[in-house]
Amino acid sequence: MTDLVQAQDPVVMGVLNVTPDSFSDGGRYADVDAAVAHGVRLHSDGAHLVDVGGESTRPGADRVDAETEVARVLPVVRELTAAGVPVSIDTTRARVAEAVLAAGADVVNDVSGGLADPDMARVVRDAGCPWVLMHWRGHSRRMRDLARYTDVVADVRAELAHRVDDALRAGVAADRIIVDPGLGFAKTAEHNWELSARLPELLDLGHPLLFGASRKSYLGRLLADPAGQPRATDGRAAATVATSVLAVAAGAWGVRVHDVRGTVDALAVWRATGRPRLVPTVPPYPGPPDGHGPPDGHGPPDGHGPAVGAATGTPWRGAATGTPRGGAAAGAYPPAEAGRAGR
Ligand code: PMM
Repeated sequence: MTDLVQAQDPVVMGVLNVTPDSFSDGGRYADVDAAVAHGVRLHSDGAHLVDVGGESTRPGADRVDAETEVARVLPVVRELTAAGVPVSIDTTRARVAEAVLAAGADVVNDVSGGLADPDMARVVRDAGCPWVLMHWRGHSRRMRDLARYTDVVADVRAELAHRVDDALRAGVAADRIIVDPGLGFAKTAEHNWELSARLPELLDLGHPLLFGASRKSYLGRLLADPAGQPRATDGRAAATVATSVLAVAAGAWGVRVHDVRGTVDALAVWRATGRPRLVPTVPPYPGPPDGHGPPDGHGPPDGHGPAVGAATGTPWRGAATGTPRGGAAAGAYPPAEAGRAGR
């Protein structure tokens, strides 16, 4: 596989949860054939990676044991890799990662950022594979209680920097590390919006950044009906596409999404218009959206929030020149040089 970590084009990771209880697609792909068929479809829709997960991380979810997790993911990964589909494994367990890497997976996507299993760094180092270190504070059962921050962006940045330092100390190469703010993991809706609006502060870590907003409940709250009822998961596709494109335009390396086709199409539009980047200096964050959609006439972003640049009237940067990836974080790549930038 070409080196996705150094990719100039935004990387699209398609979500394939082979679990009975994930919040969005739980139960749909619990059967191996259905899971493999869906993974192949995600790839043909344009996913650069299909992210296979065997344990739900939805808030409040119970854990499964490692045997169950391996039994869920391994047959699916074997078939997908045999079909030429690049796979990442969404797991916090070294044992699971090791088994699935041996079956041909390319990337480890660890929502615990290496915290859940002290052996994960060794497995990743020995495999030499890319490792997504997501910001995490604890397993699903506890995460709601852990959503307390002084400044969510500064705190997430500092905690991610620790995760990166630990990985480097364990011998993982700097250019294998991808960071992820972990939207929805020990985060309120307000935290998610603030992280989305201030991504350049996380890009400053000097590592490619993965952004995973797809169908998450804060989007359901944003699109709530006039009675305040959140929009159901299958009605959050357009909002997911919008926030994913904004993230890429702000400098994200990749996005993790359920609806690959729509995201790939939207990113093709972004690319065709010259890969415009949002201005790197974000105006002061005006506060979270009010949680209601257009019916009340005050639907966010309302000229504010994540539509970075609105305040200056110059939302795009680099449109004429086709500014290469990194825009805001230009000079921060390759990560090997900048792994400790700004810390
Ligand atoms: N979100 C979920 C699961 N895995 N991995 C990364 N790197 N980033 C995320 O934001 C993330 C993740 C939860 O969503 P799902 O239940 O739809 O998979």
